[in-house]
Amino acid sequence: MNDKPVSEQAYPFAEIEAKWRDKWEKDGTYKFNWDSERPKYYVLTMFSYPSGDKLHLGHWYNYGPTDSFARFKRMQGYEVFEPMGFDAFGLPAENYAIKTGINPRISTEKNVEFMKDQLKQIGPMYDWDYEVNTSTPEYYKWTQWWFLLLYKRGLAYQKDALVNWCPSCQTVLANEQVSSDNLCERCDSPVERKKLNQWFFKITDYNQRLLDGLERIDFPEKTKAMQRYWIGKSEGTEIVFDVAPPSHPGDKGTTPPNPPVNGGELKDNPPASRGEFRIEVFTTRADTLYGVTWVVLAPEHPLVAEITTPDQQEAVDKYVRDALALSEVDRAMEDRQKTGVFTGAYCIHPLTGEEVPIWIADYVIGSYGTGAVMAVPAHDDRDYAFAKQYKLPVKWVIKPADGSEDDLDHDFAYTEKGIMFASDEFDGMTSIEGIHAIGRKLEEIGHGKPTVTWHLRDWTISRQRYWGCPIPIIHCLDCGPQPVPESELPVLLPDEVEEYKPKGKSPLESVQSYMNTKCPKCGQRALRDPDTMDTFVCSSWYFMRYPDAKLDTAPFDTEHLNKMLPIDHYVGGSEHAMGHLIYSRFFAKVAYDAGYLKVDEPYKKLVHQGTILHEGERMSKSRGNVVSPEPVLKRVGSDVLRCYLMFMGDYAQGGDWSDAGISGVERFIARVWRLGRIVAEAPKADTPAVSRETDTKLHKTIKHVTHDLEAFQFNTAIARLMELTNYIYSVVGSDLKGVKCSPEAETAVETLVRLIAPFAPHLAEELWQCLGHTRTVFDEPWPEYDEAKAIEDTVTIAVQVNGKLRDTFQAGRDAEKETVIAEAMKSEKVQTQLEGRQIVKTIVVPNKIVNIVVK
Ligand code: ANZ
Ligand code: ZN
Repeated sequence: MNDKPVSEQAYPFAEIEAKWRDKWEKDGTYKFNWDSERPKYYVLTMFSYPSGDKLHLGHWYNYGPTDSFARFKRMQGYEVFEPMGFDAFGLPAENYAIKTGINPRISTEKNVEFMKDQLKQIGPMYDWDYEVNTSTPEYYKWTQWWFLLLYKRGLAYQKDALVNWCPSCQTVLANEQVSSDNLCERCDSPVERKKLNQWFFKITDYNQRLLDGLERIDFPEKTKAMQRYWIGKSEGTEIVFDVAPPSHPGDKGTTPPNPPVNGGELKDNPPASRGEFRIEVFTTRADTLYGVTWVVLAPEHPLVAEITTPDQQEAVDKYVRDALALSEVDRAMEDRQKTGVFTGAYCIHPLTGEEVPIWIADYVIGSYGTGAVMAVPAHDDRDYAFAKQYKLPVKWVIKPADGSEDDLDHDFAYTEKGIMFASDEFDGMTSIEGIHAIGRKLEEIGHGKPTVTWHLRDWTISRQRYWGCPIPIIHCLDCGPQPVPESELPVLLPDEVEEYKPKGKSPLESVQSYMNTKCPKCGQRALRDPDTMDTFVCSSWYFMRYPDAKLDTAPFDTEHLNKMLPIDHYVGGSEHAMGHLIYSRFFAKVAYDAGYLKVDEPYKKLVHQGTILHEGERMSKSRGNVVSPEPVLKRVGSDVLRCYLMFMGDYAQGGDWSDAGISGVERFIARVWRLGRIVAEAPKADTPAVSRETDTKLHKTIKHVTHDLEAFQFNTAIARLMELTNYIYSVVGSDLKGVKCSPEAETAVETLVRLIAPFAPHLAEELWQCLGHTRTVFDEPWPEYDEAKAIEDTVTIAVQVNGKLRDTFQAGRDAEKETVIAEAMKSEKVQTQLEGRQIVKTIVVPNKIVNIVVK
């Protein structure tokens, strides 16, 4: 043992941390109690892939601070539910299997065990009785149940569709999995388009509710904005242009020989003889209808094959082939050179009766709106560029409200709303009036109506992969697709396949024993669906499984489920804004409609963690700036690492890893340990109780730390605890020799220990015991403060960026440097200034100025 006086001892973190983790586990300290009288609090961090690599700092950053928040909630008197699990199906395990030939089930099981051990080092309150692993039959049985629920409710259907196809991963990708430059999210290969028969979930039935629900939940504004954009509600008018009968030279009116190229997501046009075809366009600017000088179809529009004239056939065929090789994202790019081809056919303007040529152009997206647009070059930039390119006429019909038609004599489109002219009876109307009046008129003559279009598409869930949840559908030649009866779930994934690598079709397709089965309806020989589900299906409902993770008779017990949901606090990466965080909201709404769930928004509040940088850059293997937690853990321990991550910067912004920074936190934690030990061991003195100054200091600190924790502002909370520690040292004497434990020092230290407990759980538990307590500090109440005592002297601080005043804020007089900087960084005005720039240094003039120097 150590014979030196405490004041000279090193903080024995390794021993203390191991000791408390064992004890917590043995005592079941963190077991969730369903019978507790306390209100529940469900804290959840997004689960992750069980990877064979060591836990990286990103994991720590996600899990550590969130656990600190959970501990705070527990001390505030909640019965906290903080489960953890593994999103275990999917490409990482499968790619590993392809490389090594090891069954993904085996490597996944190993990785889960490995990762669990690592997670435990963080010292979290996870109750492992509620662990889920999405790749086990016990879990995926219920994922299949969900598929059937959606199927029964008309929300799962099959159709041919043009899908995103990664030729390297040999799989379909959802739009959310394709990067903006058309690369596969996983392997960076260029993504192709391919026509496949796929299962879809009809998330579009929930468009409006997904949009409306955002108003009721506490999500970061940016995430809400991204979801609104992704759902993309657009109110406009559908306008019908009848295709003109074949009367033009060179147009012989025969049906072309090539089969229609169907985009899959298009409305089926009723079969009709030529001349009875109707083109429906979607527009948000019906007021510009008189300015239409041509109409454009998407290359994949079914009418292309019907109306193209023989002399244009060859050009059209070539154009269509080229266009379909491009991604939707590429095609929608604003600044791309516009290309197109004339079909040879014409259609009739619904109000003027004039003939308007029909073109094909790839900037019109087949799956958006009706896949066809009316072109108004005078008032739309893209159409204007197109008119210049192909020498098509420009017809002005809208002028500025405060100007004249002569103002339009310029070489670009006028895209603002304004006053209508050259538009018959609608002349003089404002654009808004015109949109409604034209909408009514079109409705009268049966050539259009007001309508709403959405950007969100139905969710393609079929994957031609092995390591996923099998789709519980049987295909019968006579009866068509049949759902597997619920009593026969789970449809087990076969353990043996010849090769894990998919070759354009699912590896399951070659497993005869799996594929061959009987039709549940007629009993004849039938085949299973060879595909597995997108892993985002598995993670769309895992938070509903946690409360009943081991239940084998149902996916959840509705009483438990409704006691636990909504999740009070959800934490995870912002990269899930348009995927998981929409899908899971959709699933909750389905569960609500089916009567299982009493709320239809699963998350009350969401926080995204920021990014940890190193030397100003995102950590990456190729840059060689990755910091691995393992050696840090060995050198300074779990509490210091956790505290440093929280102290490094604002949680939602992230921060820059620095070795000097972690040494500061290391000294702080050791100082708290020494202070606690000395006060615990010192002889009791009978000096009067707490002085006014100390009392005020304590109340102020409690108030700040409480507020900061509530707001996930860990860095400022820790700065306050550092201040308090310095203060207590100044009261008991900084050399700590001959200290007598006054009631004042004892109260101050006990408060400090309770306040620091969520941040440094092992340390706090140890000191709490040293101070003579027998039960865990996490069963102690969170310290309360008296508002009157916590009031503080405040000063106004000016925030400058490169010396220029950008914002001001109030701060406590003599607040610590870190606190002031963190506060300054919170300013939106400052953040705008910092975007895309690098902070060189930050200068603080106490009680006056923060100057952030950037380059
Ligand atoms: C005529 C017009 C005139 C338009 C004008 C705009 C300005 P949002 O707001 O995104 O819904 N559009 C419609 N369907 C399209 C498709 N499948 N692919 C590409 N473009 C499409 O945009 C609606 C506008 O985008 C529509 O209004 C249409 O162009 C175009 F002065 O119609 B507009
Ligand atoms: Zn059958």
